[in-house]
Amino acid sequence: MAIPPPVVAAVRQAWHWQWLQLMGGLGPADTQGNYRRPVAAFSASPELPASAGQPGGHVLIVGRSCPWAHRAWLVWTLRGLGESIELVVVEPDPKAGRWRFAEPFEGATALIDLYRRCGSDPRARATVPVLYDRREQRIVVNESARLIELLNRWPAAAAPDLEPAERAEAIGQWRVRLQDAVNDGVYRCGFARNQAAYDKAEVELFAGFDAMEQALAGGGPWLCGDQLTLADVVLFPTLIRLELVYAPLFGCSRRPLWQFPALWDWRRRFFGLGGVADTCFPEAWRRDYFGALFPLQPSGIVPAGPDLATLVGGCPSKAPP
Ligand SMILES: N[C@@H](CCC(=O)N[C@@H](CS)C(=O)NCC(=O)O)C(=O)O
Repeated sequence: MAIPPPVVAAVRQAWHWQWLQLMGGLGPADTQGNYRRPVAAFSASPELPASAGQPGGHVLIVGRSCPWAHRAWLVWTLRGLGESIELVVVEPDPKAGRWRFAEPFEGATALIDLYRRCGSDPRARATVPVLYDRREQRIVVNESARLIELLNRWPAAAAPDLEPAERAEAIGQWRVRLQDAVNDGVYRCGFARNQAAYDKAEVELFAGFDAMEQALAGGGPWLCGDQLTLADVVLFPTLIRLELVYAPLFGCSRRPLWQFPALWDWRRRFFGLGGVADTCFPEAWRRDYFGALFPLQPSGIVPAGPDLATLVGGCPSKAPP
């Protein structure tokens, strides 16, 4: 039986209002409807702890689906920090809307309990990644941008320097652009409250892709030349999730990545670095984004593909060698 148009219009209006309320739960927006990422609770740039490099004290807490945690996990992997920093993976609890520990951690079952015990503001959200110090029972830092800089200075034998002084300027410029237009840019697309907010974020995102494509096509193999740096590290978590979640769920789909052949090759190269594949969990990403972001996917239906292996092979727009 057809629903009378006035009823449809009324339901749509009420539904849209509820949608806006639920979107507020995902993150704040400004008066124009642009998504604004909240500031992290322990975001000050930390000193290198005196006990850094000694085993048994520091713990990196990450979640599989979180791109901000992924960048920290990558630095931990690429610099071989496993001997002095323990890795703890928390699981999402979508019903409660929080991260929980697989086994009690320092007596806490949920990440929020650890935050509160460490003196976070009662309104602050408990986010990953976190670097925790067991000896001092404190959160060292929970802002990924500062955390990866700290992990890059962490003492470890034969670990590569991902922020060499002679490239600091170029790295810094890429990181500023990527953070806003790309890393946060996909969220500004997906969490936009209206068409204009989405349009703005989407244009900036693809302008960022164009800029990277040009830089890589005319140089490379990495964003700052022949050396892998933190600029590459921060790009990877966003780019590897593109076809799996950001294009279908956040509307980052204007052009598929294979139309950016240099960027495609860059992603394949990064994925091939030692240990990187072990930080990628396509099933968890799909399940957590599609299953948990209720306002964006009220049905909770999780799509079937694509297969990650098809995204890290040869570029489909290039003739096979
Ligand atoms: N500023 C933080 C953002 C981290 C962040 O937003 N993490 C999300 C997962 S992707 C989270 O833990 N959210 C839980 C919540 O907001 O309750 C960073 O870059 O480290």
